[in-house]
Amino acid sequence: MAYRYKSDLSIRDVTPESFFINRRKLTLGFSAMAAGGLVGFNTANSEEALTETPNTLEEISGYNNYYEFGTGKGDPAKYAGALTTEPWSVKIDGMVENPGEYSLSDLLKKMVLEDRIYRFRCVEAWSMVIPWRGFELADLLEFVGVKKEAKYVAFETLLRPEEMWGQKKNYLDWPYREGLRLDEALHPLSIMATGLYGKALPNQNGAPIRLVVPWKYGFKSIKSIVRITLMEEQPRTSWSIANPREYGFYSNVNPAVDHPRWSQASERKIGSGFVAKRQPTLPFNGYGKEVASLYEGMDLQAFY
Ligand SMILES: Nc1nc2c(c(=O)[nH]1)N[C@H]1C(S)=C(S)[C@@H](COP(=O)(O)O)O[C@H]1N2
Ligand SMILES: [Mo]
Repeated sequence: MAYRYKSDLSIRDVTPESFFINRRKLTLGFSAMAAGGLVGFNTANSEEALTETPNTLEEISGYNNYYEFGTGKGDPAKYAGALTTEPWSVKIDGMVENPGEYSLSDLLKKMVLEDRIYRFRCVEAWSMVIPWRGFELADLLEFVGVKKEAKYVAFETLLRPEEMWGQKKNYLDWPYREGLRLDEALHPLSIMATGLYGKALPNQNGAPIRLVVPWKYGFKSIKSIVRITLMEEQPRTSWSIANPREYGFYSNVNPAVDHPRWSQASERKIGSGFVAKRQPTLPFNGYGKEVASLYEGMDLQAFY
């Protein structure tokens, strides 16, 4: 909650697309789906992140990873339109007080009424700066009630090969699965995103609801979520099943840990005609001040 930016936006928060800021009062009482651009920006980002201009909608929705629709960066924009995203529900089960199948539109209405929807801007861990709309995963977990035995949160993407042709190929173990340790999931920077640039999420970005974990590599941010399970054991994740040596459970952005096949010491922001200079990768993607304490005493070379 400490990261919410409420009404007093400063000049550096004003971006070309920010004209819809502060319509929260107007949208309260309307349906959740109409809750277009809401509330202020997240202030958790590093100074550097805050001074960066968001990527354009064309960049954000034209260059994606979403293997259910193919492995090319342009494939999701081409094929994700086939996905039916309404109605949508998320099954929440495992070690929770109130397990069940939650309708997304009901959930969103509740979040709007409780004033838990907000806008935030963050640098995604594959060098996109994205103005998301959503709510904190912690708020959802508070709502369903986490039992004290729970230590991890597992997430699953929809399995629907009729609409997601990539699921007919076996380059990943479907459905796409991800996981977080409970304290990571409860951190206010772990977000359930339902929109960007004040509009509903484009399908290729993970409509109607996806996770955003800005201090981890992009693949942790699982799209089109249909199931969230609270567990005692560390969940298995699609990428670490595919290649455990290359993809660990934590996957915190860490310039000191090289991927076996490439250096992660520098990165290039997506866009800018792809001529942007490579810049040094920041530990935890620039969010070290906020999240490094979660990993105190852990060997992050071993727990990569
Ligand atoms: N279900 C699912 N979620 C996914 C992926 C995927 O292939 N399937 N790709 C991941 C990867 S590798 C990245 S980099 C981000 C990309 O998110 P974006 O396209 O919204 O930028 O989504 C992540 N979430
Ligand atoms: Mo990625």
